[in-house]
Amino acid sequence: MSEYINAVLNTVISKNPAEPEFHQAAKEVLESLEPVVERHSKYQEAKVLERITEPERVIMFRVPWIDDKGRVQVNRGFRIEFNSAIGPYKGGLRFHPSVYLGILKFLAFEQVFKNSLTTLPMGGGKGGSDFDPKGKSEMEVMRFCQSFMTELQRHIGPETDVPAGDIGVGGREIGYMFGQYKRLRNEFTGVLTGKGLGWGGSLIRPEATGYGSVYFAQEMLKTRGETLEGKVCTVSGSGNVAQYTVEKVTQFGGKCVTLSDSVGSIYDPDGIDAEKLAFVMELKNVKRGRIKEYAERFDCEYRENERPWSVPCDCAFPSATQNEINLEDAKTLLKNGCCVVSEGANMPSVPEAADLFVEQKILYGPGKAANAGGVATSGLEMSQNSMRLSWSREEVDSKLNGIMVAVHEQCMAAAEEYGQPGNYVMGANIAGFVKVADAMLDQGVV
Ligand code: NDP
Ligand code: 2IT
Repeated sequence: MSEYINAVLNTVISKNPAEPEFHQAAKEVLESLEPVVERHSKYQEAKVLERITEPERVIMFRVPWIDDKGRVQVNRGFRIEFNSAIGPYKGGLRFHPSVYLGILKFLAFEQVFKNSLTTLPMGGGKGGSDFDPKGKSEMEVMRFCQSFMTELQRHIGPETDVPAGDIGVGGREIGYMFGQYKRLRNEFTGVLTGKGLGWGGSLIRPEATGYGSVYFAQEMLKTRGETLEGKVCTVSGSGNVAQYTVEKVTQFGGKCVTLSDSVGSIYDPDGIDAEKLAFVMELKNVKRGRIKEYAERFDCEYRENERPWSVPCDCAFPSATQNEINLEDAKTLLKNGCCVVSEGANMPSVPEAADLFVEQKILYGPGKAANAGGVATSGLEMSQNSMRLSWSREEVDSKLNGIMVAVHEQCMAAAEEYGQPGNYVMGANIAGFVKVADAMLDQGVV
């Protein structure tokens, strides 16, 4: 690592103590940028790396609410407005007990580069709360969302900052938050994406992240003259991204054999077909049950507290959470012949695992490229809201596919330009960076 990059990284670490996930994300990006700052001194002269690692604004607030027993509960809410050089802040909201500043800073930082890769004009942001939706009643979730939006509304807007879903935030939560925003501001506007179809939502937005991650895998496979047809695939998670990953892999002739949640995984060697996937969607999205019930219903193996990575596969689609593939998992995947990893989740591979994938030259699509389809389709929802019209399913899906092809091309071109052909990590970081950094230079010291 060069002296300059090392100095910037050390500053990030000392200015943001006890935020290991943010340090991890910053280190990966900064390392990739070394040849770029070497070739173009303008970035160092204008302190672009120092600026791009500092959020433009961090908002942290109290979220008080009343539970079903009439007791007062208190959570913490956040919105990180990281970078608005190329558009309004854009990024999801995560509701999970593990949420704290460091997780959201890593996610918002990744979002800056991801959104840049989508080709659409969106800055980067992320937010959420340590609220745990698990085990809460419908009314408790609604009261929490209303209280959360009561504060957040003053910081966001369709031209300022446009939140969406992430872990623990789906259509239900977006609905409650949209209702509260509209009531407080007396405005019907595209302030959130992932809205219901009848009130400003876009077709394909629910499917977009999973579909996009599969489209990205197809693009990577294409470079080696292959397709997903006949490939055995492992998928982790069983939420929004995992579900639509399974749907698209199956449509492309592949076979998904695993799903998981935070307490275990299922292994179904026969494959998760459309009928079984419908069961999963009902189980997770309506009944809000555990994936274990899949194993009971379809008489297959349930592995308590295990992740899916020991199951032999051609392609892996990590779609649950950060750091869910450790070095041992990565070695196991490679030993079993896995040649594609397309990250539906954000930063699911620990740095040592990611380094190994790059070193072994498998087709490794990092999250900020492979899962960009979700936020890209949010961008398409914003366009439709602004135009006050809605595109057909086919139209949105074909735009999503075109964007994933473009994300892939940009990664390939940047990796090639800096002498590391096929290195999608470097390619994604460089291509994402250059557009934002040049916009920052154009806009002066802000
Ligand atoms: P959901 O809340 O719909 O599903 C999350 C899934 O991951 C659940 O199966 C959940 O299990 C599991 N999970 C969550 N936290 C953990 C954990 N700490 N350990 C093990 N399993 C865990 O979220 P999404 O599907 O929307 O998000 C999944 C990933 O994709 C996240 O990394 C998110 O940032 C990323 N992503 C999402 C996008 C979107 O549009 N939704 C866009 C781009 C990326 P359990 O039910 O037990 O908690
Ligand atoms: O990580 C992500 O890109 C998301 N959770 C989606 C963000 C969005 O604004 O749609």
